[in-house]
Order: sequence, then structure tokens, then C-alpha cells
Amino acid sequence: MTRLDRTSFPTLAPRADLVLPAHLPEQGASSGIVHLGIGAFHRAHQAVITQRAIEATGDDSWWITGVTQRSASVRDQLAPQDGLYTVLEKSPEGSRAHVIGTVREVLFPAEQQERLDALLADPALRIVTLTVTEKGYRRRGDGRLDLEDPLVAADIAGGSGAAPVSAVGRLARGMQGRIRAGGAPLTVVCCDNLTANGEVLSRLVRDFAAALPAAEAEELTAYLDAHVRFPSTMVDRIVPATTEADRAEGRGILGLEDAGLVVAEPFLQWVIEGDFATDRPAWEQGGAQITQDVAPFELMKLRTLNGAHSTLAYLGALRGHETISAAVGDPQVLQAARDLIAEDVIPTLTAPDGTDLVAYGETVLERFANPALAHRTVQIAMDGSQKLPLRLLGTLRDRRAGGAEPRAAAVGVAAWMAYIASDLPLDDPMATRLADLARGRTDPRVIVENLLGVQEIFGEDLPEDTWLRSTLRDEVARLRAR
Ligand code: CS2
Repeated sequence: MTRLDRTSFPTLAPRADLVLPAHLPEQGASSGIVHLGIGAFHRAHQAVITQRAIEATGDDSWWITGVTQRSASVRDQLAPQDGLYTVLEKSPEGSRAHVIGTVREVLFPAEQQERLDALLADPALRIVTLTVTEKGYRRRGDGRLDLEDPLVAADIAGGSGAAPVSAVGRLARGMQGRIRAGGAPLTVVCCDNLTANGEVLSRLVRDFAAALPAAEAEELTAYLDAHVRFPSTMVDRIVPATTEADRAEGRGILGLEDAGLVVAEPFLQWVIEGDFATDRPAWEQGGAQITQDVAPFELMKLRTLNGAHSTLAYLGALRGHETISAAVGDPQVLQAARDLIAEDVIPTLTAPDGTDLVAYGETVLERFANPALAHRTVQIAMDGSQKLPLRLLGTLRDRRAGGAEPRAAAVGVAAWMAYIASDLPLDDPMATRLADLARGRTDPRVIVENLLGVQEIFGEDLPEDTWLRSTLRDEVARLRAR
């Protein structure tokens, strides 16, 4: 079958189930945005809103160069398609294909470092966005840059001529190149699910700068102070891994082969702090919200959606459910997510801009129930060591500080522990250590004791909490008895 690309694109005609971009980048157009970590999420989220903004305003200086960090696969999917791909939006009412044309180029730095260096130095490039997942930031338990991480250490030792391998190294080294080319300002937009993600990333780049030889450190820090902003953002769209069946459905709608197709729910939200060092696409005309304070949005989303998502993933997988929609179809599992949101999450939140938190929670659960999305529980269960502190432990700590007994939040943590002890797939940067501590153990006391002692996850305070310890034991015992 013919592949989707600029040549085959004109054969497509819009239909109820096929939405096409109004125009595509001119050949040789320049990129206003570099995106680090061009996985499925970016393609279904920021790239879509950027396309809508370009269409609303006609300002076409905002095409995106995507950077794949670890493997060439996304480049190899998109390069033969001139960057074109489809977002297959799936809902119970049916599917709709949106062809996206904002990604004009994808680079795999291991083979194209020079091109990336040139772009990052170019004043026409004004914004770097990132989705590199929680673990991609290489943070220590205290949130600072892990200078002992082998990738980070290599980037610091490598000198400004070497090709960086970590996300933070790539950003910092790119900024040094930008300084050498005249020091045009830059806005860095973190789009990962981290609390205060802009501040976090700013801190990490500054930690990197501080580890450089004195003159370089001083120059980079001065540039960061004067010319770079890191607005925080809240991103939201459920984007399960693409399956062969999804690609086949895409072929049915397009009549073309699309190796870069991604799947998403209809819901799409992006809240961005209005703190830019540069101009920016009119993202608000593409459906984003620009606000002065993203923090309440971030906390609401991380604790409600992601907290419930992880809880459903662990509980659901333990009960044999393959997908999130199957998990919420199980009344006991659904009740656990409901309790988490109503009893423990909502009391810790401040409603952003008059949002009805109860209605928000209900909408989240309805989105999870979308039967057209086969979002696998083991996919969301990945990287729990990185996700738990952001998604559940903040809720737990806030509730404990307020004198409450947050059993529903503890159930989520216990479900993670029981998952680690089980033989379900364990995919986590701390997998070896976690497996040593709990895999195959049967005594709930030992499981809880061993895992609660992982300071990078639970800190020093939570293992001291006797209510938490005994509640976790009870819940792990209950989950294992089932
Ligand atoms: C999910 C998120 O994979 C996961 O851990 O919880 O990716 C979730 O689907 C998104 O944050 C939704 O915006």
C-alpha cells in the first residue's frame, strides 16, 4: 500500500472521519520548536495544538523538529513520510483520523548531532519542548540532578564538543552552542508529568551548569538568568501504545500506510504558564490555556488522573485485567479509584479557576472507561518508582499532615507493593533493586518493610509512620489473599 507522505497527501479528501491539515510546511521551512523525546504523547498532544494554532493564525514559523533520544525508530517511521502522521482519535462513538503536518523533521542525534547543534544555535528556533518521561530527567530522590548517573556524568565530562546523551545535557550543551552563536533567548517548556515541571527542569539545567568548569559554569548560568524561561505546564491526553490493529484501522480510513500513526482519546488539555523569554505560537488559539499559575492545575491532574491511573493499573493488573477500561469495569477496582479521588485527593487540592473538582474526578473516570482505548495496565504500571512519589505520596503526606488516615491513598501504594511482589512484568529503572527486595516474597510484613525502606521513593518520613506501615501491611495482605 502507498505510504502517507507529501506526494500521496493530495489524494486525501476530508470526510467526517478524516481531518486534514490546512497547509503543510514549505520545503526548506525552518523550525521554531525543537521537541526532545518525540514519542507518541508529543505527536498526539503539543504537535496537534501547534497545528491548530498555526491554522488559526497563519503564522507558519513554528514547525517542529522532533528529536528521538534512544532509538532511531520514530525517525525511521516519519522521515519517509515527510513528517506526516495520523492521530487516530478513538471514542465509543467511533474513530476519527487527524493527519498532522507540524513535524517537519525528526533527528536521531546519535547520527545527526551536527544538525541538532546548528538548530539549537539558530535564533529562528525559539522554543524547546520536552517529553522525556519522569525517569528521563535523571533526578536524585531530593529532586537535584544525579551527577553520578552515567549519562549525566558523561555529558559533564564530555566537554562542549562531545555529543550529549542525556536530556538535560542536550539542553545545556545546546544552550552553550547558542551562547557561542550570539546568545539568542530561549524558552524551555517541560511537558512531563512532574510537579512544578518548569522549576524542576530549570533547577536541573542549573545543576548541570554548576558542575562545569568555572568559566563555562559562569557563562551558562548568566545566560540562564538573563535569557531563558522555563514555564510550567500541565499536559493531559491519554495516549496508549499503538498496536497493529490501530495501524490497520488507520489504513482503512486513509487508504494509505502510516507507520507513524498514534492513538489518543478525544480529550486534550494543555495549561501553560505565561512566562516566555521569546515569542510563541498562539497556542491558546489551538486549544491551550495560558495562565499565571499552573500549580493548582498540575496538582489536580497528577493527583486525580495519574494517581487514579496508577492505582487502577496495579489493582487491575493484580486482578487479571489487561486494560484500564476493563479495570474500571470491575466494581471493586472502580470503587478504590473513586475513594482515592473523593476521600484523599480532593481534600488536598485547591480548585484551579473555579473547576468543580468532583465533576473533574468523574470525567477522569469516564475517560478511563473509554472502551475503544486498549490502554494496557502493565504499560501504566511501568516506572512506578518514579511515578509513585508524584502521583500518590504527595496526597498521602498532605493528608497525614492534616491528621487524616488516608486509607484510599495507602491502597494505591499497597497495590504497587503487591505488584512488585507478584510475577507481573516489572519495567522500572530500579527494577533489579525492587525485585531483590520483594519479588516472590509472600509475607506482607517483609514486602512492606523492604519496600518502604527505599529512601529514594519514600524518603525518611514515611517509613517512620506507624499508621502507614500497619495499613500497608493489612492492604498488601488483603490484596494477596484475593
Ligand atoms: C499514564 C499517563 O502512562 C501513565 O503513567 O498515567 O501517561 C496518562 O495517560 C497521561 O498523563 C494522561 O494525560
